[in-house]
Amino acid sequence: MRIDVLTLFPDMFASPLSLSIVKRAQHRGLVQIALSNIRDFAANSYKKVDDTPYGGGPGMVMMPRPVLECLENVQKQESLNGRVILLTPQGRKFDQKLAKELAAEQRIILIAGHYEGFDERIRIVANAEEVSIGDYVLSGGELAAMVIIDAVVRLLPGSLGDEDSAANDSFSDGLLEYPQYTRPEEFNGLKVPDVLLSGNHAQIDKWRKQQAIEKTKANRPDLLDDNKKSENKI
Ligand code: 6GU
Repeated sequence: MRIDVLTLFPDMFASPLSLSIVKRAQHRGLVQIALSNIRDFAANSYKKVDDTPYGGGPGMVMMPRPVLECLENVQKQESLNGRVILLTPQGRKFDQKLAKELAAEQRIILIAGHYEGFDERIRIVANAEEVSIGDYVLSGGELAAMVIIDAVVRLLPGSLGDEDSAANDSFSDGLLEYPQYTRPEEFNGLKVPDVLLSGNHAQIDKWRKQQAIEKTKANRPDLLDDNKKSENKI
């Protein structure tokens, strides 16, 4: 898979891309991540990439030409144009389902904006989808791009050490993950639940499922409602 990121701040990506699972996935050749600086495509001598909004209002808007020329430049580097995603709080909300969808693509292109947003013609000309990572406003799309890269890359086959660990993740079955314990058996007077030491895998599975439901009820009751609506599972 190839992931392109178009950004005004490529330096922000250095550390997250060079650590842990994402680093290993690149070394294993599962994903190639290419950063492009939108400012390299600013025409004017002072490298302007934003301007005031027509109709007035606060802030600045990303100009269409530098972004679209940067996009054209990365698209021509490969035969496949890729799925183009504009990172904006106005987008479809990113979730595990979309992460899986993107992990199945051969190429995605993430465009991180700054200022008040993108000139609408960028979306239209690039035929881009808009994606948001949640209901809050970040100062730019870079952190959102990193979130998406991390969530997608760990789903690529061969990316994780234990192939089961993505299947067991929270959300993969519509529930939050059950509580986990490791050594020691007793810590600060708190004991690991007996069932986990029992060796009885049927009982352990049952306990974990029950705990997952309890955790979801307490922290994310909306997920249980979604489950009921979509699958009548619980
Ligand atoms: Cl994708 N961008 C920005 N600027 N803010 C956000 C976001 C994206 N997702 C949530 N908030």
